[in-house]
Amino acid sequence: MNMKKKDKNLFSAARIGAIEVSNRIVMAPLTRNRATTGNVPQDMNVEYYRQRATAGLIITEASQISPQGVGYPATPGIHSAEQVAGWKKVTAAVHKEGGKIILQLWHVGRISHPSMQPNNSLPVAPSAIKPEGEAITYEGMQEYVEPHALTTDEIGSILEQYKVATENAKAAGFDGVEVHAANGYLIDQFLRDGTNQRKDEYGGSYENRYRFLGEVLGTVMYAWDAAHVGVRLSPENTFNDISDSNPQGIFNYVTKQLGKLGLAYLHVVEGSMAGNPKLLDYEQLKNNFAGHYMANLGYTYNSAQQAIAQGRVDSVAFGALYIANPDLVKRFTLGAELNQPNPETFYGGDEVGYIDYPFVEKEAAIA
Ligand code: 8OZ
Repeated sequence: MNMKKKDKNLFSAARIGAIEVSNRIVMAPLTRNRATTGNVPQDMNVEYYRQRATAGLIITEASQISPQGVGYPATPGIHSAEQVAGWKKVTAAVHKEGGKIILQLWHVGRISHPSMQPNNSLPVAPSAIKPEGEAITYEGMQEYVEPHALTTDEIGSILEQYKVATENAKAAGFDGVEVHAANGYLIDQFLRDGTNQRKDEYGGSYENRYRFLGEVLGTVMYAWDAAHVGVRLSPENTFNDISDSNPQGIFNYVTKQLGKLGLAYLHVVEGSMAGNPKLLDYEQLKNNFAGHYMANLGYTYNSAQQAIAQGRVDSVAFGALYIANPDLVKRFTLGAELNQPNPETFYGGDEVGYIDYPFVEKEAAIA
């Protein structure tokens, strides 16, 4: 029997690539729409992340690599000097508390609206296919539009944006970056055949649909080494009107390719946020990748402990639980009751429902 594997639990330290973490409880990336003018992180964002610094690792909310990557109001970016300065305060606060924090690099692709794009341009995507549904804009909900299909040259300029954004993240004091290749945004739009109907080298075969992600990682790893870079995938999520004819097929291919790169970790949204039954074999994806596997979606303390004990996952990212429980690690340690998150204050607003969730008192937990 492999005792070492069995002995691991949520509270065991780990090395995630170059990042030493004191436990395997990860704060999942969470969009909260509370950046200030210019999509700059502000003081309440500093406090929010500081409060959660006992997580083994914090992954920031998705952050735009460029003005074109924007798809929602008040989400932070990592492309301007002001944004870098704002993030520096966040990383300093988390590091002062002994925590680790990495930035999630984001380009929304077609999940945007001209009113949020530079010069009111069309959002961009692999193919000119309009998403079903409506964008959340500064002027309220507005129907998505048919995006502009990227030319090869334009793809090249997005790769450059990823490089600069990674350099900015490094300058802002992050411990690494996560490439957001999940949830129906630009990279996922290239991976899946519901949104990628290109006839060139970026469309068609698995190899071609993976090409954009492979190139993004090439430029990100040029700016920072692979041991500081993770990737997030969501193989069967339908969020943002995305689909694929053979998710197990494409994501087996993708995870095998990612496994060759020496990345810090693979982060997988297991299942669908819409609650559809889980159909994919995630163990195959983990085995294909063969490095640190971080699982997310719907885990509880018990299911996370079990998955780690079985060696099925290496760490677990908690989303909703981290919104409501800044001291989740302590609550798990004590077996304390958990605060319930309030969905009304998830997206946008002020400090309420953001930095005012109570911390547990040790006495209260035992009583
Ligand atoms: C919820 C609302 C807006 C954006 C994701 C960045 O799903 C998001 C997101 C989630 O990855």
